[in-house]
Amino acid sequence: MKFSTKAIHCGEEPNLKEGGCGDVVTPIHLASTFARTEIDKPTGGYEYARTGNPTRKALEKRLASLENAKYGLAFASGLAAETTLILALLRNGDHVIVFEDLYGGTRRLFDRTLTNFGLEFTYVDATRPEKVEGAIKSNTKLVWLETPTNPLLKLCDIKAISKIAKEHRLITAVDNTFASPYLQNPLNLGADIVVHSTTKYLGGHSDVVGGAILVSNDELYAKLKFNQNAIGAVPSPFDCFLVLRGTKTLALRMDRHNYNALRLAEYLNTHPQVEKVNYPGLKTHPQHELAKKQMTGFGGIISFYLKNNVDAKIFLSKLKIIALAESLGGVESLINQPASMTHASLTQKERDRIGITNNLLRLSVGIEDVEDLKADLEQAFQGDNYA
Ligand code: P1T
Repeated sequence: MKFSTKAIHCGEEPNLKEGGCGDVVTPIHLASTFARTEIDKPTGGYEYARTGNPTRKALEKRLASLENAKYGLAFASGLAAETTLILALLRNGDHVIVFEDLYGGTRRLFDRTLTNFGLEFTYVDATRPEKVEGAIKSNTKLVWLETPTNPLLKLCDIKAISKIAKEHRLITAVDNTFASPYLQNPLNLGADIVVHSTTKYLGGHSDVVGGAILVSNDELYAKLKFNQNAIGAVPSPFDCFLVLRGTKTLALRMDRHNYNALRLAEYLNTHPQVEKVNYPGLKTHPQHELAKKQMTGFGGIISFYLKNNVDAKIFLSKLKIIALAESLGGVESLINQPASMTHASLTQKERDRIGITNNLLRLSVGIEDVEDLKADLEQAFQGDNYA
């Protein structure tokens, strides 16, 4: 099946067997426990809802199919998925190489929580695969990539880095949240594990928080599945239903996100109050060629630097349609100042080093009419925006 068909049918088949009512939509199974007829065998395949639940199962199958993975695991948030992944696969003393530009919350988890358990993280500029190779140590176990990155929309070459990692017997995990499975499938490019914040494009409507891990390797899956239950950071059946519903329109939404974002990136790129635009779809993006090779579209997120004399606070306060808010990937456009919001947990020094300055804004382009979005930005640029 092709992507749009899988997104509607995989994991969700009408139950036409005897006793089934043929419902075309997976019900929200609220039971926290499942009765059995024999002590040593769960009769209907389920025992306790933390361990497994039919609504979650449908979502896990759906997400696995979209990433061309053998297995899917759903979690209560993107960070819950990340935490489970690290705790399941690493031990005290292990070392992780991380792409230095990534979601601030992931960095906070690594640096402020997981280092307390004897794990070591090294941040590198993974736009250059040789930097990843150069950071490998005897205790390195995992390479953690995000591409495109949050918030600077940098890319890394998943194929090249996964190859290097394999040669050194390292696991490669890719946070594919920004691209969504519609635009990029890291497992096809050689990565071992894909992570998603399903809060974003997969859910798609800014009404659910969730996460997922997709994997094809049996051994990795066994460890992750065991820890999904052992740690217990699982999503509720209602949250699973929302993400499952979101996936059905992912292809349609992403096409519109791509369309709108490219037009706004082009508009911002020539705007006199804008210093620089980061968007993989622009020919001026340093990795535009890699984006064309690795992704099937450029996505819905743009970040841009206002000219130094433009006051971000004044500009943001004037927007009427585009909401000032964290998060991304929903049908509605959202704008954010990473330095004070999504990436505030990084030190000022680290933000400056990476390029997350106060004049950097991140725009999650929704699926509204692009002319309305352009007009909203334009009216916010009008008048006196100068500090
Ligand atoms: O918020 P949560 O579902 O736990 O997902 C965390 C996460 C993981 N990976 C990426 C690339 C992300 O962007 C996020 C969450 N990001 C935001 C909330 C944000 O506004 O950037």
